[in-house]
Amino acid sequence: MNRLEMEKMLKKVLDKERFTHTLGVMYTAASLAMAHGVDMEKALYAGLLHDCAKCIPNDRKLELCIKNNIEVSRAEQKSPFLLHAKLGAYFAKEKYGVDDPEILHAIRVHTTGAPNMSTMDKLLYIADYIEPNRDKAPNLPRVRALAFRDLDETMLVILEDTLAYLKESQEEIDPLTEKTYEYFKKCIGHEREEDEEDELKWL
Ligand code: DGI
Ligand code: FE
Ligand code: FE
Repeated sequence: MNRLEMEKMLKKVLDKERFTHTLGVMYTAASLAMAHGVDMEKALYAGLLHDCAKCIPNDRKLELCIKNNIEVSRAEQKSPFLLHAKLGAYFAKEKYGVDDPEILHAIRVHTTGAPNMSTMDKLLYIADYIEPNRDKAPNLPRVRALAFRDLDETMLVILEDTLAYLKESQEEIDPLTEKTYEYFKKCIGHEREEDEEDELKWL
């Protein structure tokens, strides 16, 4: 299936708002790919398909995962909307014929993130958060500008804000979201230490 055919199919299975968001994520992911030197075509596909399983009722999401041997965590059992990421990767492969592992993995982890995310994974996660139709998250102008400079710093800011929001609204937090936050905190701590060491060399 080519990109245009996928777009047609998505227009049928997504509601209007989700379809608009999808196009926003697709072009934002492509822009970030240009800025960070990764494969733009892959970013377009990842953005286009990332929410392809979003508009399925939650009980059906659970059913489909069980039927297709997709593992369901405790957090996903309690908040089945989270499953649209794993199910989305499954549909991308089975219904839309994508078999590129980089695209499929980015879709799979686009909601919680994951430790050791690839550049493509980060790029999709961030594009999902900053695409132009989004307007609810705090600090959007700052996060949008940062996204074109530093993906790791951007991940940390988004995860911090997301965890604060989830705690405030007493949502079930998937351990993977927490682990991802810890991973970027550590990773940026190391980067900063290295920067300081480099600066010291010049003194
Ligand atoms: O599908 P989208 O709305 O475009 O975006 P998404 O797949 O990133 O989902 C965003 C929502 O997911 C946002 O409200 C924060 C929420 N989320 C992220 N991590 C967790 C989570 N929700 C719960 N309950 N637990 C998590 O660990
Ligand atoms: Fe999503
Ligand atoms: Fe999305």
